[in-house]
Amino acid sequence: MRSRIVVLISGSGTNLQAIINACKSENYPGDVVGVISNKANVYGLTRAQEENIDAQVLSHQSYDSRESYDQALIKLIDTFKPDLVVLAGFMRILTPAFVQNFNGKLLNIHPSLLPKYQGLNTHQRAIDAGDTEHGVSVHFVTEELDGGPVILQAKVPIFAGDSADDLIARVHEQEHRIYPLVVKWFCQQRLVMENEAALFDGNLLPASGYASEE
Ligand code: NHR
Ligand code: GAR
Repeated sequence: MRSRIVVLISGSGTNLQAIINACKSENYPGDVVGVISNKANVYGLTRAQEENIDAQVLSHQSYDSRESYDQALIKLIDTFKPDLVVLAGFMRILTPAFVQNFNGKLLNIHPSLLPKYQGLNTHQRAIDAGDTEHGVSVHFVTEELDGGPVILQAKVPIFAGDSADDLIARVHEQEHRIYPLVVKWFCQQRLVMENEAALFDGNLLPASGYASEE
């Protein structure tokens, strides 16, 4: 059975595109059945429409609290009957009620080597700190912002003179490689979250995720 994937976005959707492309490859175990953006007119919505995927906008500006927005978001997501909900550049912090509703079925990609640089503006922060490496983490979403168990990381070097944009581009290339892979593992049921830990083929993953040195 192919898994039903809903992707939440707020922007250009290059990670969404990478997952859509992967779904078209032979024997990939899932399909993106719906895309939801909290922002209107973002390019990720166009990408979905061009692939004939149902694309919806649910603007947080129409709601007077995070709780009421998240309840509406749960309702909309449920109409797609997803097996997996993927955050791909989704820029809204989710309430505990939302996270509990999709517990164990929520993935995020975060542009840092977690637990370093939780939150926003990660690339500039890594440069400003004088770091020589940076990267990206795919993790299960828990109530703690960017604090859920890491599944897979990819590292990139930071070169002298790099701008944040140079680094963003270098990290993006890795994002597009690792996110479809982790989504595939989830759809194959090789990946589960138990007691806020990530298990891969029944094995507890280390804090930095699977094969982080490769
Ligand atoms: N929600 C929970 N509960 N747990 C996580 O791990 C989450 C989450 C929601 C989003 C993505 C995350 C990231 O990868 C994510 C992980 C937005 C913000 C933020 O501060 C922080 C982290 C992430 C996403 N958002 C502002 C807010 O007030 C709005 C910023 C904006 O609109 O530009 O929600 O980094
Ligand atoms: C990605 O780089 C992702 O890691 C990051 O936003 C970008 C979305 O790009 N996520 C966050 O910063 C979450 N706070 P995309 O729209 O092209 O996939």
